[in-house]
Amino acid sequence: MIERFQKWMRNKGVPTLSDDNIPRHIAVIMDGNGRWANRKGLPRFAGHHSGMKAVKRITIAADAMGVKYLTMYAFSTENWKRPKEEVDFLMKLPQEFLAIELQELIDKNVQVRMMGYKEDLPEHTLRAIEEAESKTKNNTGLVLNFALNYGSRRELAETVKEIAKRIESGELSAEQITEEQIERQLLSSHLPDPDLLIRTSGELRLSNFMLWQLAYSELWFTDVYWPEFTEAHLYEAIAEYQRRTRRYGGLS
Ligand code: V0D
Repeated sequence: MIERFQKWMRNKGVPTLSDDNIPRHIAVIMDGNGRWANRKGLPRFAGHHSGMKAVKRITIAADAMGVKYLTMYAFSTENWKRPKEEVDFLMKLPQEFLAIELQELIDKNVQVRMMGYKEDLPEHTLRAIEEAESKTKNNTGLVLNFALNYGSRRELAETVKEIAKRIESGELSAEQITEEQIERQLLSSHLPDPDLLIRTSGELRLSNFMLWQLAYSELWFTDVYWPEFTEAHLYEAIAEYQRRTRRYGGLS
């Protein structure tokens, strides 16, 4: 399946991808939607809308390249501070995205998941997401995981709280707190750690995204705004991942 990407990339000076070292889990901070719109003299919502098209494009490409888990940072716990009209607009995007794309995702055996605090979401947003989760829960292909109302420090605070409660109740002793115990409480307990983090639009920060889970991940940054991020950029990121993680003759 990767051949068609290789054919396409070879004449652009990017090395050929090897099939045996595709990152299993890619996490993406989809930054630059507002900036893209500004630059084009369009309203911010046009940027978000265009960013949604990129989500579709990159999901299909990542699946075709053999990625198994794709986490997309769609809305942070900080994003509630944006103007109400913008938040209201953003909260309609999951429904709109799924109305257009869910059938194709089902046909492609994709499993849709959400990672974040569901209790704060508007009813209409939650309903659309839970319908997609439920219709795709038995799918065995790419896991498309939307980080939505997600924040890493909140996740860690909730994890500590949960473990403290278990200690209070006598179910657990302090001695039994291990990394595995903590990981079981994280919102990402259904995922392996990301192998590769991609952040678009030139910012070189983690911005409270998967701080625990990214401990050993390769980080890849690009100046490209998210709405302009294409299959070719994804290919380039994976090629760089393979270059960095290359194993030489038997040295593991
Ligand atoms: C705006 C760029 C897809 C980032 C992408 C609620 C900002 C487009 C979804 C989506 C957003 C979420 C869950 C789901 C299906 C689709 C989405 C939000 C923002 C925030 F099950 N794009 N998208 N959600 N943007």
